[in-house]
Amino acid sequence: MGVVNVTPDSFSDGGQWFSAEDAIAHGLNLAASGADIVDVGGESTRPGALRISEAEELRRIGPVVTALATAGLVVSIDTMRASVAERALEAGARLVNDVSGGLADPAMAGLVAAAKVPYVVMHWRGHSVDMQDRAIYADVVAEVAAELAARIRALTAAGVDPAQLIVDPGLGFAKLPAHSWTLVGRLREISCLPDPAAPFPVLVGASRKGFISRFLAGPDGTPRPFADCDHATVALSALAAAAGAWCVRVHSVPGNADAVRIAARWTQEAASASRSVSGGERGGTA
Ligand code: PMM
Repeated sequence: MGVVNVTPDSFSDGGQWFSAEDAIAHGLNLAASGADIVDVGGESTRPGALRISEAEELRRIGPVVTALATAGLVVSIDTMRASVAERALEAGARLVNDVSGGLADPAMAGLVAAAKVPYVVMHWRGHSVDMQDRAIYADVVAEVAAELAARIRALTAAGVDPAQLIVDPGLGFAKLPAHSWTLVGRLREISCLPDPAAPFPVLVGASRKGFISRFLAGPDGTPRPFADCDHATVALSALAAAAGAWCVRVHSVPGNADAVRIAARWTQEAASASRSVSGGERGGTA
């Protein structure tokens, strides 16, 4: 999944694709470099960001979703607002990516249930303006899993088919760097939520996030600039895919597209090796 942030102030690439023309060209370029999905968002969720109006969000994403969907791309709409998701679906988007997992807008569950499209439910504890104050966990994996499972119960109670759901640990959202690292290291526990419909497909949004740039800080402690974190993102994409992730959401596609293909090949070989070992053992005992 390639990211098209139609924002002046996003975390990692704010402002680069703020005009509709630039955003459309960028989306086409992401698809040409191997993205299966392009994720169009109009509202920045960087820590501390203030909300924009619905009208402004629609103004930003409308022409971009229409143009990319018309060009035949699989477009995902990154929004917390049901009204924006609805307009994007009407314009041809095929997936809704909601960083609030339905918490920000009570109308989202009904919209997604009626539209029957895939829906990304991210772990979220509140709006960006003060979300980092909520990064308090005794056991981050258990709490994120329990809170995602609670969202899934609420969404399915509102009529969403569990088969529509994709879950996301929400790296960097109400998470300190240590929390994000623990979650990426234990991704399988996120797909195997305590829910009868588990395992769920998992989406991982690690690309250019602060926990990577801080880990790669220079000797004086200066975090690595976001745009120089793409090699590290590729490494994390390979590891996430090998750990079973369904999708990685990234800002630069080519290295990550290679990484997920390599991980799939690796996983196939590892699975066939373990089948032949267990087959051999069975043969030995027969
Ligand atoms: N991160 C951002 C925006 N949208 N959506 C999902 N599902 N998961 C994420 O981790 C996620 C997201 C913020 O990243 P950006 O502003 O750098 O693109």
